[in-house]
Amino acid sequence: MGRAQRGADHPAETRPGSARRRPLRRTAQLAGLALLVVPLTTGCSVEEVLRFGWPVGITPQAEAMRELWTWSAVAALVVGAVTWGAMLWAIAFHRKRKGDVDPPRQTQYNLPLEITFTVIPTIIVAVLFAFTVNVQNYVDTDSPEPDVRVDVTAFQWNWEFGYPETQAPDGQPVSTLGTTDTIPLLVLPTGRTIEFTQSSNDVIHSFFVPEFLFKRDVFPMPEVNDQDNVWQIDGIDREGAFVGRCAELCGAYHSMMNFEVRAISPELYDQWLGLRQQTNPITNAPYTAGEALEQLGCGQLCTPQAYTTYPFTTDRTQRSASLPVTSGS
Ligand SMILES: [Cu+2]
Repeated sequence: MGRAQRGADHPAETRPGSARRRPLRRTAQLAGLALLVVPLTTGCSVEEVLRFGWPVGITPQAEAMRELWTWSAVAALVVGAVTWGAMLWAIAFHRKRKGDVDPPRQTQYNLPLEITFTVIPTIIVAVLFAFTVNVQNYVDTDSPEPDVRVDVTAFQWNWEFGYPETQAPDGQPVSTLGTTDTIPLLVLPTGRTIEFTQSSNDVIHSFFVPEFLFKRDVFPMPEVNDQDNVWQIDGIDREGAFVGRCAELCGAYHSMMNFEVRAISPELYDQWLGLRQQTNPITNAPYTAGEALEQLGCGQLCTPQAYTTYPFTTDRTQRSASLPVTSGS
């Protein structure tokens, strides 16, 4: 007896359901087991899984955004699981089987069902919108009296960080200028509110510290361009060195436009800022960001990690990413 005939002997309606459902149940059990075992065996913690690929944030704003991301992703997965389940259920149990003359019962134009399927997504979108607005308002809120103010100036292809409420030995506010040889160090205190005021000297750049879980475009002439170029963080939660980047394609050496955030305790930060307003007796010039940091003597935290952007050069006339080769080298 051929396969087709055997199928015809046992029409779909009379087949015992348990025999067909068993492989499905087994697949579901295996998938559930994999969901449990894979994170455990790869060393992922629940907290890490729930971040869905985001880095660990270091500001209260970052934490608020991470929570929004986590629960939005969980809600999306729940909706996905229900949708995939409904699709598989329809495919598995309501398909046209061999020997069937008519297609399965059609249920389109079911008004109550259509209304339900319109109302539920509308509610989901409204809830996501409300939570998003809430977090966005928090991230955009600026306190009138931040503890620290920093000016961020972007240019092709580097950064300058100024501390407007200070005075260096030359009478100008303390500033840290990234050059061909030195990655700019943005030294900041932990546990204090910080306000950033951004501006670009040429094209649009973007200030991005992955651990802040935040970036803001750096516009030339922000007032003329009607851009909100001031933003704040409630504080940095922990000490450390964090890479910062330009996140807006801004020209040939955009990818090299990195900086480094060094978060140190408020006490060390005050000492650092004090030093920057003095002359380094060894060089007879104002302390640079790196020199002042090393002077604090707090071990690895006070040792600049990234000294140079080699082979990147910010000399626009050179038209090459390599440093000039001097005779004899
Ligand atoms: Cu840039």
